[in-house]
Amino acid sequence: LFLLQEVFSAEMEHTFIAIKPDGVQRGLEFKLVGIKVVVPSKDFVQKHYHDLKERPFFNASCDFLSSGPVIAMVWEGEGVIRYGRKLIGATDPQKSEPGTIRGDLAVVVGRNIIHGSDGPATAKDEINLWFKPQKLVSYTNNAEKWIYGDN
Ligand code: IDP
Ligand code: MG
Repeated sequence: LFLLQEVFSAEMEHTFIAIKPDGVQRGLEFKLVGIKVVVPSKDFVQKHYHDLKERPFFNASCDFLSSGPVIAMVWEGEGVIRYGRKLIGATDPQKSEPGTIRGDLAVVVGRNIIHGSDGPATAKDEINLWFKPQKLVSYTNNAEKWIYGDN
């Protein structure tokens, strides 16, 4: 909160951008149901990475993830966990395929740009950690019947 007040008290220009309902409805394949910008605390990211607490890079990963603003999102759709991981690429950008986010945009494993849940259980835990349920939006995308079929 302190950080945000600092930013907003400065003579810096801001704009409000919103994707309107037609833009949301025309989204392809997957549905964005939650998004926020947050600077997570070290304590918070230790919970996020709790599975890795025995690994040598745990502390460095926690320091890094809590070092600045994170754009946190929840996406919805059939196969979205696996598809998300595929789009993101391998953990080590050196081993990520071209065309993946990490493969194209990152170089080292400790600065690999983007996180994605690795399975249904972690997705559930991570969504619960990062978002209060009432901050997620449930809506029908008009294209769903064309994406998934009627039955
Ligand atoms: P993931 O992000 O692809 O799911 P995880 O094994 O869950 O990979 O590791 C979490 C994060 O910890 C990675 O995204 C990366 O930033 C960091 N990390 C993983 N392995 C190493 C490593 O061997 N050295 C340094 N950092 C690592
Ligand atoms: Mg992981």
